[in-house]
Amino acid sequence: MARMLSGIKPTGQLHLGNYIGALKHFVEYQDEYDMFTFIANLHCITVPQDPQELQKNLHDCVALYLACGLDPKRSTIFLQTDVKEHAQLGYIMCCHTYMGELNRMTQFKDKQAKGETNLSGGLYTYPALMAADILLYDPDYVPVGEDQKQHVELTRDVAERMNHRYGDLFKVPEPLIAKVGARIMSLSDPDRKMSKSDETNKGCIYLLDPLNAARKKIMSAKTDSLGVVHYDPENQPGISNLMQILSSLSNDRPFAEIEQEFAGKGYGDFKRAVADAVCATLEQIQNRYAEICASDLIETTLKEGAERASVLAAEKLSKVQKAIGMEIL
Ligand code: ATP
Ligand code: LTN
Repeated sequence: MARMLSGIKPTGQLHLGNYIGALKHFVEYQDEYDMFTFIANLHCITVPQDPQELQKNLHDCVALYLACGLDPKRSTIFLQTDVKEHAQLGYIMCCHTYMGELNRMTQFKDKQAKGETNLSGGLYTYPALMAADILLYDPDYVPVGEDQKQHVELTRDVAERMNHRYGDLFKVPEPLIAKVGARIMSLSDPDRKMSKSDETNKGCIYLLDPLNAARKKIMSAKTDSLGVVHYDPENQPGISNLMQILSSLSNDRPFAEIEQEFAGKGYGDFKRAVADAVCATLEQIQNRYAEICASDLIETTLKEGAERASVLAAEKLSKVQKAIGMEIL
């Protein structure tokens, strides 16, 4: 069975874009792949965090992943800091990554270009740690958003460099970029992606939003004056975004079928159907979330996940250190 690995960096509350673009796919992948999912808490602290808020986000992230259907029996789910090898191989990776390569990473460059000050050394070397996260487990595929593709490519370059220098150490993984639903847009500004950094809070539906608040956000979503439910992201970005949401929450229903159902009807009817689909999904997730929070599933999942992951990670780190000549045998 091919292996897949993904890391999640919960620096905020999970939203519908995260669900449709990432989470939903991870749940589907666990049937086909040996799936590894970890909570990247080392990556979280590359930018300043409020300790209480971070702790809550980490907890909610695990609970929501489980509530959405990630199954600890079929997937290995763990916290990055519970497997100490991440930090140690991360340092080794850092020593095999050139500053020129890190300087080219757009995520860091963008923050610098925006004039953000006091950027940390951890943020700069983040891609080397991400390479370690991946290479510890020899995955075949790494599902990521478009923004992370460059980091997976760097991972491939460093893996090839070290394989060439020290012998066969790592499997060279492929990034896997989802095509459909990869970019759910903001409800209030459909030219921008739905994001937790949405200041108005109107464009983003959080998975833990009260149902009436979520419904309100859909009903007041920005549309257009054309009055036809038609998939055309260029000229009708708001309607097309709502169609994407409806389609992916109803078993990838074809757009043509949705267009047919709402032919001759107003946007109000269409939005109600989208709101019903969103609320049904949220209700199911929130009920399961409440059950999970009242149980010990989070603790047992993370404990078992870390045990399973540690076996592979320890073996890989030792192989790498031996090959480099760092161990006294
Ligand atoms: P944000 O702008 O909310 O901070 P992000 O991309 O930094 O977004 P992450 O928590 O890093 O958010 O994302 C987790 C996963 O969710 C990634 O795979 C990312 O590509 C995906 N994702 C995030 N926002 C969207 C969106 N609007 N539509 C589809 N997928 C998304
Ligand atoms: N950089 C990613 C999170 C992340 C990750 C990983 C993803 C950290 N390590 C390893 C895939 C594989 C992000 O910002 N979303």
